[in-house]
Amino acid sequence: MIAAVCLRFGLIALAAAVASCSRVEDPVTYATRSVELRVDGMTCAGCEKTICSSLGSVEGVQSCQADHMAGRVTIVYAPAKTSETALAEAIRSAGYQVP
Ligand SMILES: [Cu+2]
Repeated sequence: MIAAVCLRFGLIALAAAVASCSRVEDPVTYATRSVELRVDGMTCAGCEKTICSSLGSVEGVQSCQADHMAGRVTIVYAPAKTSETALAEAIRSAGYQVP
């Protein structure tokens, strides 16, 4: 993730003729927000892993924390790259319900 961000910075830096890779920022692309979704159907830690692994394959997802006891999944993602709808779809495709 950091390498990818740095590569992107490098390309932007090149275009802008800026030497340092860390000085260029793209707040729109890399801004993240956290969302907590209610998820039904999780019964154990394995379910948490399944859901987070499914979410991990969605571009723009930075982190995932699932709690099967509470029936909640907290996801940090980049709204410029994905949406809550896509996150919910990823969870559904893993076999769980997002009411
Ligand atoms: Cu389970």
